Amino acid sequence: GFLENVISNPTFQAGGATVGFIRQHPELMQIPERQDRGTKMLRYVANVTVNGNPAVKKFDPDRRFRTPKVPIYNRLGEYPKGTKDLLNELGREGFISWLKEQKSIQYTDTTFRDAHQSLLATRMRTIDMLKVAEGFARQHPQVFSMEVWGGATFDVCMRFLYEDPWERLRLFRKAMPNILLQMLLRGSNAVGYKAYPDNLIEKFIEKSWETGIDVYRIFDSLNWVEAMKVSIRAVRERTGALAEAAICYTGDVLDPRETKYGLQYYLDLARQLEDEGAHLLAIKDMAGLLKPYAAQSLITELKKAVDLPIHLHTHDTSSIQPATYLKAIEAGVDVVDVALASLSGLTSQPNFNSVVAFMQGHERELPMDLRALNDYSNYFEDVREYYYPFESGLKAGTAEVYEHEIPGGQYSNLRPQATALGLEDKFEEVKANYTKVNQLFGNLVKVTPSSKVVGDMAIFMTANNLTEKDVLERGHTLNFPESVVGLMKGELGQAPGGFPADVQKAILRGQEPFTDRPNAHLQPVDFDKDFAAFRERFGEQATFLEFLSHQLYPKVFEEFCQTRKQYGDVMHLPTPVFLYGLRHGEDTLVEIDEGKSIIIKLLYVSAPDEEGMRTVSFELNGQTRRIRVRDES
Ligand code: 3PY
Ligand code: ZN
Repeated sequence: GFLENVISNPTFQAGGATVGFIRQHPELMQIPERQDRGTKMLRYVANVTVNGNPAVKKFDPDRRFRTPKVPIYNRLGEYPKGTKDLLNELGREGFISWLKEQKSIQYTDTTFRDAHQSLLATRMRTIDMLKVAEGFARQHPQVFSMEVWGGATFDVCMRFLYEDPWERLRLFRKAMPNILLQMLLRGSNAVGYKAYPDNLIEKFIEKSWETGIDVYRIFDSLNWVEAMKVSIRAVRERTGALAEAAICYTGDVLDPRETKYGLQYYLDLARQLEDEGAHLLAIKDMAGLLKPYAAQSLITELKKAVDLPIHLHTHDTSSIQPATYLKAIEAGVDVVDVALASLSGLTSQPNFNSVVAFMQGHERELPMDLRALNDYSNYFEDVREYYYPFESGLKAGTAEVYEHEIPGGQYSNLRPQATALGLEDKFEEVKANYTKVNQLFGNLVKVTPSSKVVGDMAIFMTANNLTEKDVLERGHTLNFPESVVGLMKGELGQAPGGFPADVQKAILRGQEPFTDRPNAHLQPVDFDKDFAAFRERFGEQATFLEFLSHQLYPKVFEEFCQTRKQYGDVMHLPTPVFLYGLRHGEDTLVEIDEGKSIIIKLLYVSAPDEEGMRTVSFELNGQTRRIRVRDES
């Protein structure tokens, strides 16, 4: 390594090394890559073993995990043909005609994205999915699509998993070449929480398509079609992928008291999205509010209103959504979203395995290998255990969801967000305030990022013991969360019917809201100039995809780079080691490349020295290695 380089350097040997010596000889820093990689990985394991993973707040050091069993499959020969092959063969229009002709119900598997976003705060690491991706694609080629990317997975990858989201997508694409890969795109908010320049959205779509996305589910967090146009057009004009435009469902179409989000509202929205060129229509029921008879009515009417295949997405927070699927299927819905059994239910999607079972013998049955599906579910049952600190704590379905309308993907985050602020015991109040904020803001569609704003405000009110009256009367004295001010200003676009003027006034304190597209106020990205500047800063090896990550999340990306510099690539570490480190005498096998593995064994951790440093001794492939780490505890 570095020391050997220094010692063998002729100037150093001749005694000519001064303070500037190392700076004058950058070649000394060129440490053999492989050894460096091992050292960096050991540094990570040593640090987590001594100080814990910063994202894991509480865990049980005695907890043992079973090794998830990867279902056996035949790796030889070509993949069985699937929907991706069909899209390639038929082209987009042909493919959509094919889909419309299908009598059997089609399934989108959300296990790799929304399921763990909604149950485990998006924490599932790439290797845990990648291990079964190929087998799943080979054994279930009749799946319509795999939802594998977008939503919160993009930033969480970098923020908490120290993984490159683009690399994840590339690996999934390689492992599942025969099935359509789908992502969730927040329209003009891309995979973020704010508006981005139009040309950045377009470039992001282009590059994600090149990396592997086939279906873009595009929504706007206020159902504002104006904000979805750029994305729909970009998918149509810059890619060969399918634009699936979503209407976000809220309220209850069958409730006679519903004045805003009635049937007509959704039918109008659907027609507008069809006019904008959507290939498919999604009903995005992010909180799981679409009851069975409402689904029957909505889908029956949508089928008459538009000529697009309809894709239904829901969360089973109430635990009655399988009934919604049955009604939807009988009303002619084309595709439904499901998650493998062990990652389904509650705030996640309905249970794939059980839906397949209840459809057996139905005239719209799509025959699936249920036993194999169960094997994959068993695999994820064991994987899920690794992530127990991220479970939301929800134990059973709840009818409270019709009250607070919290999206499934937000529920698993809101509790830790409240806990972090010392409001753990006030979670009931946070939920009650969520309902109140929604009313105060004029009854909004609540989905990322608008739902995040309502959540921020609910937490703000809870933490400061505020009522709606306080907000209206004392607004000018309150320091509202930035996201709340942004929403009222129009930074997330316009809500149906607008925001209530009195609330807007109280929160904006004289700032003028705008009423056009927030993106119109943003400077377009100068790709040539900005990418050059990015490379100047992050090095010549920095890629354009990394540049896009940086454009979307500058701070998150910079921190990710720091971590990667320090620890190298940690994505290959087994999850228990990544999250909890190693115990004395424990070893782990790390497959760093296909067919190339190292064995790391923890020998002992010394007591801290006067400087607060501990020495962690390992065996790396049988050789003793020592790493010094600061004890931060
Ligand atoms: C996301 O935007 O991440 C969602 O899952 C919204 O439902
Ligand atoms: Zn969802």
